[in-house]
Amino acid sequence: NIHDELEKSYDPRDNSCVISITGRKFSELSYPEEHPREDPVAMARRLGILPGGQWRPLNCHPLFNVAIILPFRNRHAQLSIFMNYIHPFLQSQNLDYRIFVIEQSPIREFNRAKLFNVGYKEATKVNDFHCFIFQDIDLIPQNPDNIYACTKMPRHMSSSVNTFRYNLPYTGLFGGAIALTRRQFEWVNGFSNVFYGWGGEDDDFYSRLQSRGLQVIRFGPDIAQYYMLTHKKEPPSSARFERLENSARRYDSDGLNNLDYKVLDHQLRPLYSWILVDV
Ligand code: NGS
Repeated sequence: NIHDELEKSYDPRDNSCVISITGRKFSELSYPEEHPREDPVAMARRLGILPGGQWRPLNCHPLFNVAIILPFRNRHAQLSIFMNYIHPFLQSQNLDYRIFVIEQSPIREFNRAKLFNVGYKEATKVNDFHCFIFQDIDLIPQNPDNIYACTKMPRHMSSSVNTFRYNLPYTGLFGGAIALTRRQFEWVNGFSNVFYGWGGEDDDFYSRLQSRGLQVIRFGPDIAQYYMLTHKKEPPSSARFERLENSARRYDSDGLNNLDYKVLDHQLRPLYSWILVDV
């Protein structure tokens, strides 16, 4: 039961928003790539989104307070498809949310995990968010019951992706889209900062959770369905296995507590908060 799993950010009261689990069966999306895209300013105005990509329902008290953290570099077309889709999706769930895009400057290999740590740190400066969704922009959630809020245990949200024929490739997969409360994320010292290049950082994070006794949960495969936008695959980093081998030695010293980065620029854009960083 999804309702029992959810960890509310606020106590329910009179006029709390209803979280409706529709039980709607997954239906294949028509390709999101082909959806018409709206001008961001027009879209923000139409949907009542505040500068920096902030929204909350006005006719009821939201139960969930969520920061959505998106690491980014170079994929502008995908970012616009994602924004076009995700705002109406999140609004249908009556969340109090804000979207952060953390862009890495061009000088080093991409470091997805470190960008998540940066997004977490920067988001906590803006608001006292209770719940964090860390996710890739190429993943489009297909089922409105896949609620973008936290659960009592860390949740792997994207366990059923079209590119894997909607199967989970391995039990320890914790990539794609995940949800953790602030407290859960702090408890494991965030992500490792050392995974430059593709692969392994999510496996490392999974073992962090395990080492701290946090069991991962997943909603059913009909709910956790995502459509992955197509792109060229990155070549995997050759250093990733070596880093994974000694990851346990770094849990306490490598993560939120030694995070070092430089904000180069930031803007409140119509559909998201944009932060450019050197990591
Ligand atoms: C594993 C990677 C993970 C990655 C997963 C799925 O092999 O980082 O594949 O990748 N681990 C290592 O490389 C050690 S996917 O097929 O979605 O591109 O998330």
